[in-house]
Formats: sequence, C-alpha cells, structure tokens
Amino acid sequence: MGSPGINIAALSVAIRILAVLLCGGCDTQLRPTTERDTRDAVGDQGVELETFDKDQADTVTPTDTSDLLFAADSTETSDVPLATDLSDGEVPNTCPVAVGGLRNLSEAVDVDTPPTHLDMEFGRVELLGARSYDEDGDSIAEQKWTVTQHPGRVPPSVEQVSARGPSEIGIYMLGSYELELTVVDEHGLSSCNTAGVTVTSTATAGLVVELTWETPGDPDETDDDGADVDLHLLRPGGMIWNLQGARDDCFFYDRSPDWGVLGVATDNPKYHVDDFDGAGPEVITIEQPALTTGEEGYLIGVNFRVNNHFALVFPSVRVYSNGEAIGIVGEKGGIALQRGEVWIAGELFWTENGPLFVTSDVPQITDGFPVP
Ligand SMILES: [Ca+2]
Ligand SMILES: [Ca+2]
Ligand SMILES: [Ca+2]
Ligand SMILES: [Ca+2]
Repeated sequence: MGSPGINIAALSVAIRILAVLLCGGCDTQLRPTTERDTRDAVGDQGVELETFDKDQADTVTPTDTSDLLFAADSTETSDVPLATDLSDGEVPNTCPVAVGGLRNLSEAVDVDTPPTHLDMEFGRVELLGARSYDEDGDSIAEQKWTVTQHPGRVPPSVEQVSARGPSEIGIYMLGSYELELTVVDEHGLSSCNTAGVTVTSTATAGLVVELTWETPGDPDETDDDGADVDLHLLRPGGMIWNLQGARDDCFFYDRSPDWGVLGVATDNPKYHVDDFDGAGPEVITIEQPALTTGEEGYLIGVNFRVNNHFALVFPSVRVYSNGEAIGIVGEKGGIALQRGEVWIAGELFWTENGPLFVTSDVPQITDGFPVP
C-alpha cells in the first residue's frame, strides 16, 4: 500500500527525469565539445548565456511537470489519471492553437507580448511559441517551426534546443524571412492553424561582405554535416592572414580588430557568424569604412578549411554597400576550391566616389594563405 494522497515512487521518478532534462539543457548550451565549439562559445558568450537563461525559463513550466508525472505513472500504480483517460468518453479532443512570436536576442524584448515581425540587421532570433494554448486544457507537447521563405539558396536551420523549449534561427542574409509554427497537444493532435512570423534583414552598415558556398558532393546542405569554408577580410596594407593577434585579418579568431582610427569602433570590421556545416552564410560588416588609397584596398579571402569528406566547394562572395539604399557593389564566384586552398576573391576600395570591388579574370588561388 502506498500513501493515500501522493505516489512517492512516481514523484521521485518524475523529479529525477526533470533533473536530467534540466542538466541536458545545461550541457547543450554551456559545454563546448570541439575546438570550434570552444572558439564560438568564447566569441558569443554573452548571447549563449542569455539564451540559456531564457530557455530554462521557457522550458520549465507547471505543465511540463504534470506531463512528467503522467509519464512516470504509466509503469506504476497511481491515483493520478493516465493521459489517455483524458480523451476518452464524453470529452472530445480539440486541436490546440498555435501562437508565435519573435525575440531579437541582441535586444531586450518583453516576452509576454513578443512581436510577430522584426526589422533587424544581423543576429540570432528566438522563436517563441509558449503562448500557444489548447482550449480543452491539454498541454502543448511540441512546437514545430518551418522556414517557408528565405533569401539565398539554402534555408537557415531552425535550431531546436528541446522539444518544448524555444527554437532559434540565425538571420545573416539581407532580405525577407517567413516562418510558420504548428503545435501538437499532449495526445499528438496538431493545431488546426499555423502561426506566421516574419523577419526583414536590412543593412545599417556601410559595407557588407557575404560569403556563401555550394558543396555538390553533399546530398543535404541543411544538415550539420558539411564543408567548412571561412571568410577573411584583410585590412588595407595588411600583410598577415589568418593570425589571431596580428589584427590584419578579420576572421573567426579575430572578430573585431581595431582598424582605421584606434579607439574608434565605427571603422572596425565585425565578423558576425561562422558557419561550419555547409552553405554559409558568413558575413563581415564595417559601419563606416575608412577611405582607402589608390593602391591598397581591403582584400577578401576565402579558405576551404575543413572538408570532412566533401572534395570540392564552389564559393561566392557578394559585397553590398548601404549609401542612399542598399545595393550590390559586386560579386564573384564560379571557381572550385579544394581543402586547404585560399581564394582571393577580390579587392575592395572605399573612395570618395563610392565603393569599388576589383576582381581578376584569372582566379587567385593558393595552397594555404599567401605569406608576405
Ligand atoms: Ca487537445
Ligand atoms: Ca550535409
Ligand atoms: Ca566557416
Ligand atoms: Ca578603429
């Protein structure tokens, strides 16, 4: 005989499961697992921590706890009714209602009334579905986000931290994004509606350099197994590529070196995102580039760093400038890169008459970075 009110065995199982779920969240967010993870965790520490706190808050709700009790009870005797009992007999199961919202992770937003549209430059966005509900009182067991419109060739990945928690998406290409949310109730019934949200990415920076790449040998460029290509930007007159601390090259190890006037941030480059599982994008912006001389411009470099098992990549570089309106200064692609090779895609001059992107007809490709 158990105690009359509470099933102690079931409760302790539920608490253990809850603890495992919480620690699972800690692990995915905070413990780097590879060299590249470590690097990114350091670079984006502020965002990661902020994300973690919010995820926990969004994930741990009273409905989660009651669901865990149901799950634990299914193998033991209990006074608590089983989940299946709720949909039996007179009470029909109604479909849940999806309600979506957005949070720009680099800005503070009241998550009780999140917007369904964001105008932003680049960054990560949290996809909020916790306000979804079910009129018959069922809990929401799953939130599913789908990208229905996006700039570029390959859709950005929706990264779901947990089945019930918020998802995230990286906004790193200029243009319009549309996403849809459907939710599923605890009995597996999907919402009868989809909730749409939209994001428009517009550049506020004077200069935007964007790298994308195609990997013909990769059957799925949206999954997490792909070719790692890296964008590099060498300052005017710079000599040393790919060396943290030299401050000549803006890349994943040196995301915002102080260029131009020392101590002034507006003429510094900013490396926004490192993609390492295929397709890109990677993007570097400069809010207000310093004027270049006639001979020395910014050099744009592309390195096929890690290939895993894909032999060739076809990178493309596009340069945008935001003057009166955002416009394409130039673009270059159509070359194949093998692992370890570096392609100097072009040189960018920032003159009083506007930006100028100079490329060569003969591709400049070297095995490794050019040495001064
Ligand atoms: Ca329902
Ligand atoms: Ca792949
Ligand atoms: Ca990369
Ligand atoms: Ca500066």
